[in-house]
Amino acid sequence: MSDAPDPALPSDAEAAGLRKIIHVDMDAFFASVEQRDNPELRGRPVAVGGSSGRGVVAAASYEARKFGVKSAMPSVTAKRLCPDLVFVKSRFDAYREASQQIRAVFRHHTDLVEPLSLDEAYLDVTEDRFGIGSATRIAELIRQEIRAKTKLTASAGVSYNKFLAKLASDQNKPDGLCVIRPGQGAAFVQSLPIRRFHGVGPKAEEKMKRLGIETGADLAAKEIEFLRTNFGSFADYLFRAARGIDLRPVRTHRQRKSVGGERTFSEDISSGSALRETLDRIVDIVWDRIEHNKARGRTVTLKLKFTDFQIITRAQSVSHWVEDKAEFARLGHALLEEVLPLPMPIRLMGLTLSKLDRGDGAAGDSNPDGGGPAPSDRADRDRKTAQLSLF
Ligand code: DCP
Ligand code: MG
Repeated sequence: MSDAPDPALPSDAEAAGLRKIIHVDMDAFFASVEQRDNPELRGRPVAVGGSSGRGVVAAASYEARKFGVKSAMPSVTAKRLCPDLVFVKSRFDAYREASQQIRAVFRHHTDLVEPLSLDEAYLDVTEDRFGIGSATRIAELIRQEIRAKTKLTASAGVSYNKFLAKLASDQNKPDGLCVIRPGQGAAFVQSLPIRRFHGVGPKAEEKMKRLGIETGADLAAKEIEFLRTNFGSFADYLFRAARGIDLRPVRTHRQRKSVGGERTFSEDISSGSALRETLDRIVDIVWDRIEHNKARGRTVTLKLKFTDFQIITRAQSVSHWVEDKAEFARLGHALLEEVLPLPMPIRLMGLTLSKLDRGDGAAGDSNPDGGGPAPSDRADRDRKTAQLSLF
């Protein structure tokens, strides 16, 4: 008798309805690339981004983070917190090259790779290419291979859905690994401060605190109606997340219909000049993705999320492919001017190109307010199963 699994039978993981998901996220990505390529920057607090009056920090090295410097922070604030901070201009070519190297490492293990941005991706390794079987082992191998190929460190989270895997990759950063096994998800999520939930920024945190919600457990104790009243379209996501539930499959590029990106701000934005400046930064990032994926599209959509969590979108379609960055920027700015002045500050801005002529555009940043699964009674996914050893 052979020990090989019978291909006609579902694997153990399939039988239990569980996936094995890894989320990999590079540590202080842009800043680490800069420190790698310029030894003088090593060990020093580094911020990638403009140091000018209205500049914003894109990435902060771990040395800079000790001072409280972080992504999306105005550069003037960062300098105040850390007077020795070294500002470095971004070099997208270098980041893209490292990104290609890590994606090759991912694809070495599975075809089911969903990049979220240059430095992070979800992998479904329920069926991995080499039949290694243990997602934890695969995650360790991937971290080693990334280090060998790029001389950069990555953190990884291993779990049975995307939401949990992403939380896990953040848990032991930098250069860390965390595994959330079947049966542990709800308890893990409920022990967290709500700020750790993807999509809950400073404003949402403040509002939740006013409502007596400080942890995942507090969130899980609230009725869905209560959440809908207070958080609108964000409620269903919160309800599921508080239970560690997420049924979204890992989607490869080919299934995508748009290329976009969005940014949540550490401080709300309302002035016209700050909004225009922010839009320019998003145009830079999104156009880089568009070019990289050789995507061509006809519809530009601007998305704004206000401090009360209402989301508005404004879209404009043209009869030809939007093929240069200047036109993309012009269309985005025209949409922004339409909605100015804003009725209240915003906490998030996004820009997307859709109606693509090919369906393999890059990933936008993950959007927890959108494509998540409907609330469901699948809490039993959280149950303990015989799969424990497989993780
Ligand atoms: N980035 C950006 N603007 C932001 C956030 C991020 O331009 N507001 C860029 C720079 C980051 C890269 O995206 O290096 C990856 O973003 P992450 O959120 O993964 O942050 P880091 O990789 O810098 O740090 P961490 O170790 O926390 O993942
Ligand atoms: Mg990162």
